[in-house]
Amino acid sequence: MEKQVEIPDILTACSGRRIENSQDWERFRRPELLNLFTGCIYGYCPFPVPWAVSYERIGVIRQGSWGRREQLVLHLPGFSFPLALYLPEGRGPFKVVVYLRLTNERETVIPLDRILQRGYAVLLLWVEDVAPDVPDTFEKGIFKSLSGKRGRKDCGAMGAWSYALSRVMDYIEQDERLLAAKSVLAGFSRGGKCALWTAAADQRFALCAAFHSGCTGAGLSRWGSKNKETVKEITQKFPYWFCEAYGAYGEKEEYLPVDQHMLLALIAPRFLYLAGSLEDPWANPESELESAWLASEAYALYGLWGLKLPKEPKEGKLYKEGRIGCYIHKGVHEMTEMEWELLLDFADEKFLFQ
Ligand code: GTR
Repeated sequence: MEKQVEIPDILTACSGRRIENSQDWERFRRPELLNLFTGCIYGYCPFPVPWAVSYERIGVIRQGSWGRREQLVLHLPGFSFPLALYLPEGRGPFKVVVYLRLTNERETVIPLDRILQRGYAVLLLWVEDVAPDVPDTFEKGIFKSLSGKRGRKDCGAMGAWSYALSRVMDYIEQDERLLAAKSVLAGFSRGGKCALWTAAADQRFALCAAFHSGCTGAGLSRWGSKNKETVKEITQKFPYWFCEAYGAYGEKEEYLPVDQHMLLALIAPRFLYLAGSLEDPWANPESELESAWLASEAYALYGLWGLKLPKEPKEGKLYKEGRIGCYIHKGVHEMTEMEWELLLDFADEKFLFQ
């Protein structure tokens, strides 16, 4: 495995100054990186951020042995979207998993009853309800609420999903049955990319879990490996996910002022969980580990371990010693029930003393 070009240093600010402590990280480097990711990749959020999201509960259904489902609608300035809340038995307050459902859910399983049995509430939202995952129609969702046209620097569909996830956190903060301090934001593949960007920008999420997130997720853009998705490929196939500027970096990754380890670093010192598979080269799994390893430098600023792995990590074993947990799944591009169990094992352990 060869690195194509040098990977930019997390702790060297644009001014050239070295970041030595968590205060300077938070004051200077964190906002600087956030701006760079916004301007070059994910785009600015053009939607008004409500000071408090309002919501309606439009239905409650008891669900067999495991609890109940509440159907909610979140109201934002000029736009509303549905949200399903599943609550375990008991009074709570509950730890909560937020999951962004994709259009094509064939590869994912959401074992709702198991998650609830393990004491977690679940909030599900669907990309189609916010911005359809289709180039010609993605602007039919929340983008319709904009008064003018979407600008060149504005986000695409991924930024819109991410905006919606932050509004879900606004809701969590208002529902006394849910614990924001024990919240898990999880996503698979494109949903994993979106979860990472959301948790990087919105520090209220306590744990971010990205399954097989790959290119423009946890995978390094500058990492050379066979059959991986590149910036050129992703921006040609899915230009509407990002801001327009990102397309220019296809085959010019060396000009990007950031790489994806910096996105992971923006989640520090909160918990991060990554899962990938060696049989899923398109998602560039080796580079995800390298990315997490490099991001650990930001955790070290807080005196914390990021990723803690043996020299030769094994497939099928959960590594959960540090603040960054990881699991190398045996299998293809899919998210299985077992991967959920392992994520919750990690979350249970990390939330125990929160
Ligand atoms: C692929 C895309 C990946 C990943 C995946 C998915 O077509 O190239 O970046 O997002 O879709 O979301 O399933």
